[in-house]
Amino acid sequence: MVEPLRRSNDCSALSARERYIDAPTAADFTIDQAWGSYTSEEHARWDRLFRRMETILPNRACESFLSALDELDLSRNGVPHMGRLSELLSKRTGWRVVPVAGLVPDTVFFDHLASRRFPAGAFMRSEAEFDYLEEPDIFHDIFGHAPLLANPVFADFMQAYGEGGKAALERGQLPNLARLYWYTVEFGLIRESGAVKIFGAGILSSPKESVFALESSSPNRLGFDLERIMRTTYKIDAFQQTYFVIDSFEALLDACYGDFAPRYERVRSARDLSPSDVLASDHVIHHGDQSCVNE
Ligand code: HBI
Ligand code: FE
Repeated sequence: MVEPLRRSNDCSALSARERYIDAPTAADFTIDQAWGSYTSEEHARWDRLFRRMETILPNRACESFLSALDELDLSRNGVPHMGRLSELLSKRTGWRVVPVAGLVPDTVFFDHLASRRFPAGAFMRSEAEFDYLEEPDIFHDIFGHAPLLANPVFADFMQAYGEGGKAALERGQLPNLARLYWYTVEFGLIRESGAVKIFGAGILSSPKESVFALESSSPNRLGFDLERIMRTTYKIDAFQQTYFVIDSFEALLDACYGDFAPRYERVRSARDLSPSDVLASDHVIHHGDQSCVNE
């Protein structure tokens, strides 16, 4: 998710995205969610997206995610109101969700995270994009990302990522750090009472990938390894060929504690790995047969 915001080529009179693109933007790129301007079709589309995931995620999503859906009132009908959601979230972990028109510049993104604000796309995907869209819309950002921000340890990890992001930008190491975000916050798996569960928002907002990530023989499932992940490239438009499994949110936060400078040095001098590589040093949970590689 590093591409610049593009105008949509949707030809309908004024797409949901365009309503926001032309809205006044503050210096921190936040906008007015203008909750009253979601159409009844958009509210109904949220409900259908929600119900589709609700049939798939019990027993697949991690416990923190599932319990937060109710605690944050996300299982209510209709597009969530970010201000109201922020009230519930801030009582638990001090996090808020703030509306933006789409992708924001990296520095702005990291400043928000470091201040415990998650910038969430305010627009609802179109019907044509029901199954897949590249830009993060409100369903991906709120349904996928907001629930885990109620987990105190994950909440600290996200803030630390924001702080680390600013440092990585200065050192020209953002591509390496972005891989950490990709393979955890977006596509991470977690071990929970003996089973492997989902915590990555990119998986949790996709019904097909939620099944694929856990049950397909195709992808590798490897134990989390920070520097190994920072060397691993990724594709944004296909199911992942490798998922990394953390032991707990505490273990993730611990592994990312401390100075990244020596890690960047080692990663810089090592070669990049492709999304399907398996190394002798990997902790292999499942060695994928890569039978479902889609280009
Ligand atoms: N902006 N709204 C939004 N959402 C993101 O996930 C996002 C972004 N800007 C930059 C960005 N992600 C990535 O470049 C970083 O994770 C590296
Ligand atoms: Fe995301």
